[in-house]
Amino acid sequence: SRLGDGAVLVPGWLGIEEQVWIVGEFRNWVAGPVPIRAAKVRGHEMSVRTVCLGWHWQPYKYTRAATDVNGARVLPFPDWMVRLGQRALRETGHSGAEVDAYAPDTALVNYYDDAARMGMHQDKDERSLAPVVSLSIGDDCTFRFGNTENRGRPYTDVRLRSGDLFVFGGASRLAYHGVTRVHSRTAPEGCGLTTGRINITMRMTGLTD
Ligand code: MD5
Ligand code: FE
Repeated sequence: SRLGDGAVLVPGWLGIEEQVWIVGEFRNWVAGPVPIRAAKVRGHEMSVRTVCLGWHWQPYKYTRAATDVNGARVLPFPDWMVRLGQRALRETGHSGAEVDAYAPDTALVNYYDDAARMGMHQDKDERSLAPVVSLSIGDDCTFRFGNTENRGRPYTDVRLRSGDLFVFGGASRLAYHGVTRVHSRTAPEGCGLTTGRINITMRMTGLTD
């Protein structure tokens, strides 16, 4: 369903087996060269914890090495995730040319515990305005989808559930957005996560080494 110009939500896009498999991969990423961490924004730790693939995000730039954590190079961006991102675009009505050109090279994998939130912000650290593909697993959250002008109204609150796909292209790519709350213990049994929420966002940085 379309929530705005270029914003498409597909509830239950990932099957439960895919969710379980991705949670297994998440456990590998967390145990990888760069530990999952709360990024510091203007001196304050975020409540969300993040591990990255391909390029390491630190406010407000992407680097290959996690110079704000332990200096290690992040894990490579997996080929299966490129294909998954292309499938996400194809199934949300993007043209064949856009699908073929879609080469996500970074994923921010966010873990939200019960108390985590994400304040209203725009994703502006990428040089490419290619769509962002967002996948949710685990507990539900309330996602606030705003406007491109400011953090305030108008916005729409949407409940995101385990397995949901959300694609942000077109004008919505630069919309303000955030997560106002996580709904404790709402994850479906058997999704692979017993507490908290994982969100994977694939992006194109527009960077070359
Ligand atoms: C999350 N993560 O649920 C969200 C999903 C982040 C972040 O916001 O920056 O890590 S990404 C949602 C997104 C991306 C690009 C545009 C819009 C939303 N939007 O226009 O609403 O952890
Ligand atoms: Fe964001």
